[in-house]
Amino acid sequence: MEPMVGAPVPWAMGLQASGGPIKDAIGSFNTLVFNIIVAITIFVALLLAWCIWRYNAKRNPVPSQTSHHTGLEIAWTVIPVLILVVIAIPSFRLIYYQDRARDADFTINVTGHQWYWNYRMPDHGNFAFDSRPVFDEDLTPGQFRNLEVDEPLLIPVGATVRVLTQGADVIHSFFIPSLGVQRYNIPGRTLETWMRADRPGTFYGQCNQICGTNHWFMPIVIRAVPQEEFNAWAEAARTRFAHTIPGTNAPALAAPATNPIRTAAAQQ
Ligand SMILES: [Cu+2]
Repeated sequence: MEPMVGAPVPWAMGLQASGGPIKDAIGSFNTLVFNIIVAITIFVALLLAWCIWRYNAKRNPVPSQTSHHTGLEIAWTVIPVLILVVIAIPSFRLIYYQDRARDADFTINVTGHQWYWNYRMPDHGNFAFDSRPVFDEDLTPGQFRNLEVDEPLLIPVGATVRVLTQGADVIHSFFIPSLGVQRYNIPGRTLETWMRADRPGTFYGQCNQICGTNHWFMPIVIRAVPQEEFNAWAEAARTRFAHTIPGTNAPALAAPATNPIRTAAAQQ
């Protein structure tokens, strides 16, 4: 299967293409609500046009004094309630579907920092690494401006991944539109969600909380790859991101931040 690219495209309409089951569910809910909106808009527009045409002063010189119509009042109460029920049921179903993975294959801890992401893989040797943006001058042809990172997160295609988010300093948000993932990263709190990519590809996202002046420094790149490629990456990453606590032989869990972030001011 051709790897997909989950990223915004110029002049796109509607939602980004779906790379997994959550986005599929979001897509069908979006279609349902959109169709209801279109129907209501057409109905109200026709009603308005008819009233303008039929009840203008010329055609209707003596206005009706009727102020109550029981049947009509029941109808315009009950019908909107029914419409809301039709929207609410799939909406709640979707919220619970996104809420947590029932049978996750493994867990990823995602921590939002001002301004970069830290990923920890507790089920693959507990290695952790930082993921930082690629600056304009370092982009290679074909890369997306403001969306590329130095260390993408890899997941296996088809794996159900539990995502636990936390914030290191302020509230961030882990958001990948094409996988239908969004969870706040709140300091002092762990929130859960999950994701699954049903097809190989690269899925782009960004922190979508306005978390500070360098908010754009938090792009997200998730690559869904075949299981063997993921295993090889995790194997290599355990060594690559390992470091030793100075003065001891004890391995630390996470490598310290090695490339301090350049400020937006320095970029200008
Ligand atoms: Cu942020």
